[in-house]
Amino acid sequence: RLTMESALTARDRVGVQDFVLLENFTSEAAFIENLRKRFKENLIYTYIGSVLVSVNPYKELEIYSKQNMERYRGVSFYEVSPHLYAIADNSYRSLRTERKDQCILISGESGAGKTEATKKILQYYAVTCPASQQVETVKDRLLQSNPVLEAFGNAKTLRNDNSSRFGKYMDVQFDYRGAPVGGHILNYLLEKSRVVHQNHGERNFHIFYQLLEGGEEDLLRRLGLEKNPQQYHYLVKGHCARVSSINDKNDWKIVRRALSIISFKDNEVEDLLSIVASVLHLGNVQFAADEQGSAQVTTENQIKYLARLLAVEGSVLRDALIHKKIIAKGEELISPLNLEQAAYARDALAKAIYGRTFSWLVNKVNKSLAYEFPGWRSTTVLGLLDIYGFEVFQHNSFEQFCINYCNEKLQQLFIELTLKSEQEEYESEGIAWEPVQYFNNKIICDLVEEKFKGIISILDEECLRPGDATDTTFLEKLEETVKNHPHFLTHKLADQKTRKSLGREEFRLLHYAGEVTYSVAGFLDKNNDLLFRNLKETMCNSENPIINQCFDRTELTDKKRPETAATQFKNSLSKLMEILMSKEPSYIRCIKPNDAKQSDRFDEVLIRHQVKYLGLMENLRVRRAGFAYRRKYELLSPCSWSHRCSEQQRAALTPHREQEATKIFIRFPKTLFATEDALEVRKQSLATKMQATWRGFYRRKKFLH
Ligand code: AOV
Ligand code: MG
Repeated sequence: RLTMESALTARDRVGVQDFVLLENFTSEAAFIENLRKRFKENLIYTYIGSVLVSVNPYKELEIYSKQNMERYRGVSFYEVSPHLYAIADNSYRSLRTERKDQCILISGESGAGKTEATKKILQYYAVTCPASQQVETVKDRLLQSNPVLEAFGNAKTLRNDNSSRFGKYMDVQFDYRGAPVGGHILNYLLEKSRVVHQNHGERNFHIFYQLLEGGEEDLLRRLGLEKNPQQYHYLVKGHCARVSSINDKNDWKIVRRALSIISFKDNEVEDLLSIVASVLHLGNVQFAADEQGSAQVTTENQIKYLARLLAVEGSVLRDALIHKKIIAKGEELISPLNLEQAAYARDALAKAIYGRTFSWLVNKVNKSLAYEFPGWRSTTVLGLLDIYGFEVFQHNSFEQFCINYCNEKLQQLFIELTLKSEQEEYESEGIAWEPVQYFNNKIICDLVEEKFKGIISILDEECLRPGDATDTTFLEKLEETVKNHPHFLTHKLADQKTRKSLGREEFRLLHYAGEVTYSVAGFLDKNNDLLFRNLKETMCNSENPIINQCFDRTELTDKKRPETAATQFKNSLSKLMEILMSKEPSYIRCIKPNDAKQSDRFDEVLIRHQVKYLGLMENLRVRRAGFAYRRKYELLSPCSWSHRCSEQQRAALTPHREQEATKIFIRFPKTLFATEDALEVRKQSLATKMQATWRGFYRRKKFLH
């Protein structure tokens, strides 16, 4: 009795570790209260069935040690407290036993903890998966790709001091022994505009500050750089070069070491850093107008450095920065640029150089992670998705539009795979079922991406229209085409009361995660993403090997107009969705506890909002009202019952249609344990059989030789 009582008090204190066990499971208040109790006890992880809910603690917790990793290895989901490691281990085991590709989808708004979770999962595999010398190298490279890509692709924003400014999907390949043997990264739309401009309180990408803070004197001299970030126009826009939570000097060392591990040779590092430095020098290139109003470069010194770092002819670069070359009817026309145009050309070049170098970097990492298939051995993959989270600022532009659209797509996938398909499955299995209502955000995805009448289509149309298309005409077209959409609003379309909150150059989308007001200024330019031809030409002639690979000559002769930025992004997301749909998903839903990036602060309003838009209550209802625990027990289905399991175990399994059921729906955890046991017995008997087969195989192979 005593133990029973103390168990109850403990539960009172720390809440339940699976929301499915909540007595009052339909109450949002009870849900939040459970989260709060656990958060207070530093229990940041809680399940909804097999979905993991995580609340960012904003402090170091001692739950990521090697010993703790070992605790989760090969252990059934419900025997240990909820953890990222349990999700990681579970996916890994499904990958091995079912030989089906897996993916772990991590979502949540900016600063909720997605990137940290991704890194911790990768560490878990590095520690717990089988090893050999070759595998150790791969593990190292997988882990070390993170500091490098973060240095170039993350930055301090108002929402997160280490905010991902690109989307990342990483496949880890496992061989037949379950050892990680390779990997591949897909990157999505880097927020290039940050290279030339940062909002107040934000920074440029980390690498710039790391290089200035940490770079050896010799190196900085070669790159023509001074230590002080205040010297560089591209680093002062946000008035925030230093951040208390970031140690640039130390991070530099980590990045420098990581570059070596992912097999960068010293000269390649130098080429890469030359490009980083060249961006800073470009930012300091200034112009003055001559009598005709044409721009002239006034900072010769910068041109000198640029010529050296980018390995181009200085005079050619100077001319290219202040002239525009057009080829019309086979003839070259060269015209001078005015001040504004020259500054625009300069910034476009900086963005192009940085953006393309980033893609090159991902490519380079991929080469070092590439796995050579040794003939008949097949691999399985486990994908980790870490994108930029939903974000709202005072001022939102094209970048936020793309980022938030990406989050809509991910939410849509979650709905398709958990809420919708799960309910459909219950129905098709003939289980009595009261459908759970949820908000389907497909309507917003369509608003953005639909052919002809979606926002991206309309934006592209304006970008391609010759003549007087501007951001304003884009807004007008938008108003005309989607005016009646319930998730779209502009100043003109709003009623008297709401109108005040909307500028004339803005449109508002009612996203699944809340309202965001976008300013159309810059939409056309950013979507066009043009670089003047003569700057492209100059870069094609560069003798810096990286730049040379980034700018391909075929671009100069290719008559076809390149796809716009938004369309490229849309297409790459649609491919990503296909990749994810082909795998067995696991979910981690990250929640941000407060906006101040502080530990031990549980802002209820903020959290309730996230619980709502993440659809967690609906998720719980689907799980609970139906069948709490569900897993594929293909091995245990009657058609593969060649072994004997105990009567009790067999009784635990009540498949629906006798002969064909491969799934078993289980209501109570106790039943689950019995089922897991039965599965274990089955697996072991299969493993013994497999071993015998392999032995036979090897014997025959030897014989043949
Ligand atoms: P995000 O990836 O979800 O935001 P991060 O993973 O970068 O968010 O987390 C933001 C910060 O929260 C980190 O830099 C850590 O300081 C802290 N943090 C997150 N998770 C943990 C944890 N498990 N333990 C301790 N601290 C943590 V964004 O990339 O902005 O969408 O775009
Ligand atoms: Mg992130």
